[in-house]
Amino acid sequence: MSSSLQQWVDECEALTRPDRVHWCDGSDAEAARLTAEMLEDGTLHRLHPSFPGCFLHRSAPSDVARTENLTFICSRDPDDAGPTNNWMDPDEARARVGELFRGCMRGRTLYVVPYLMGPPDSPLGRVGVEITDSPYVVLSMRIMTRMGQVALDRLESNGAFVPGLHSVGELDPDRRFILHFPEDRLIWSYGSGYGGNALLGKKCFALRIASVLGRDEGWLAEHMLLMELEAPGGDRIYIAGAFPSACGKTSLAMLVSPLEAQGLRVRTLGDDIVWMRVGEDGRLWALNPEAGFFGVAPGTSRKTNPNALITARANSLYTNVAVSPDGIPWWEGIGFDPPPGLLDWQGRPWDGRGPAAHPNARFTAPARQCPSLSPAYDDPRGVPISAILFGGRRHQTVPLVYQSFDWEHGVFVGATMASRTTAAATAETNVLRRDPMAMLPFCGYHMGDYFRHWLDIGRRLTHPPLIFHVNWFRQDSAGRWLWPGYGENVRVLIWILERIRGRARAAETPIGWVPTPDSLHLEGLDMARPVLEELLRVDPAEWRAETPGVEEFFRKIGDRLPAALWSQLRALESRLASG
Ligand code: SAT
Ligand code: MN
Repeated sequence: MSSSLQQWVDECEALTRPDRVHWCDGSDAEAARLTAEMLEDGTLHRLHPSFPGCFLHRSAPSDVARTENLTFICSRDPDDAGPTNNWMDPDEARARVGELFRGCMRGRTLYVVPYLMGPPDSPLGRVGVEITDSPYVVLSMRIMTRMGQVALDRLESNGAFVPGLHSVGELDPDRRFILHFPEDRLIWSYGSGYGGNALLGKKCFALRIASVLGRDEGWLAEHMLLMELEAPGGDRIYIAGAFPSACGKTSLAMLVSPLEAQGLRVRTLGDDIVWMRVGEDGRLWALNPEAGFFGVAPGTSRKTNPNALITARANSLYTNVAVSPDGIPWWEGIGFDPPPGLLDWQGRPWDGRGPAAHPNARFTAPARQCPSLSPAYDDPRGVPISAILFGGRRHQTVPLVYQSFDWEHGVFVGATMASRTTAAATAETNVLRRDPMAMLPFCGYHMGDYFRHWLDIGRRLTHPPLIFHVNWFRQDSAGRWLWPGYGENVRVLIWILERIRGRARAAETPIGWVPTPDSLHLEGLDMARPVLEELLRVDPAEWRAETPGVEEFFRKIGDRLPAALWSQLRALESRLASG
């Protein structure tokens, strides 16, 4: 073991004063022992035998989602965090939150969790080590990452690791801080046991810290799904897609194609994070650094995402779902009626009022159990990307799909995307907010520099992916969904594939290339022509109403915003004026 690792563990032990220190090896025996202890103390609950190896966890009611207002970038210069992040002075952060950590593990076990992000032997793979006092976090990290010996082996050959210190503390939102020290590649998280706040390999390392590593080393860490599209004849392309939390990344990545009989099939590589580098061949290569899925349960059904249900049928954790008296998980939108005697997400008999499952209830499931997992998932080189999708929840204005004119315009499209907020973060939901590249809560540095980094990457790509914007959420004036979504989204992917091949027709509009109504493969889908036209409609007047919000957002980013993006905005405005 590396001496710097031992030294850091010793320091954390001296600070937090645990009763015991346990080094996790990631073995089945270790997981079984932790599970037994948590069943004993009520941290976990058994589920029905038809869910082998699955357990229910109920979090503290005030600890059910990421807390963006308590998440900080502690760069030395506040300007390096930029106007879209919360900033705290690193010395102040160490002093203030160091006080909270002091002695906080008395009576508890300190777990040392070494983990690897990325497939073993991948040049892009990185080691992290999380210290935590939460056995729920240990079991979750065991699903979400390659945890234990495999990470220590990697550390052996290359001593670098990203340290993350985590304590659930008192689970008090007033004593909760998620801190990132980008210069020290260090994470401190105190006071939450939930998902992205506590599984430090995920958003904290693989996005916030990794985005800084990527900036410094010339690669990208992105909030994206990763999927394979197989075309008739066996041709395969790989697509990465950025969507904000709880906007359907998992169901798109696991899509079951209604056109499988025609040879059109989707396979899954990842549902949340990709790391991408410029290959020697001038293409963009991507991999999923995670080993599991932390998916939103509500809305997941046999119809919307059968592969997720199968993936999470064994060896999985369920957090804040409702449950029948005999231990069958239940949530809103699961596709069957609530069983009698249902217990809500807090374990109380459900009175039928309000949601039974928390809207941000989750399953934590191993990727290797996914029936649609791509054989390329574990490839240490990653996969070459042919298309990048940006998307969000837009009820109006934004068509089903459009293609950017080129990479720079595509960066503009990603930089200006917006979405209605969801229950994945504790804040007001269903309000429209700008969420560039779905990275607003996850970029570890100044957003203006981040856009510049995207533009720089594009200049190094001799075969850049095409960039598209998709929107499954458009509504008519009565608030009805215009597009069926889920499996039928494959029809949009087919158009994208055909654009890559230079075959599909498109109409040029002020915002980009939009499918002509007859260029979408809609066979077998009952869609009236006026509905289709409405889905694809680009109304210059509606778009003219969009641009002041973009301008305001660009002004907020300030003088680090690349001039090229201002030019893109002005060019869009002039196209709209004459449109
Ligand atoms: O809680 S997580 O941040 O891991 C999930 C999400 O919001 O995307
Ligand atoms: Mn996410």
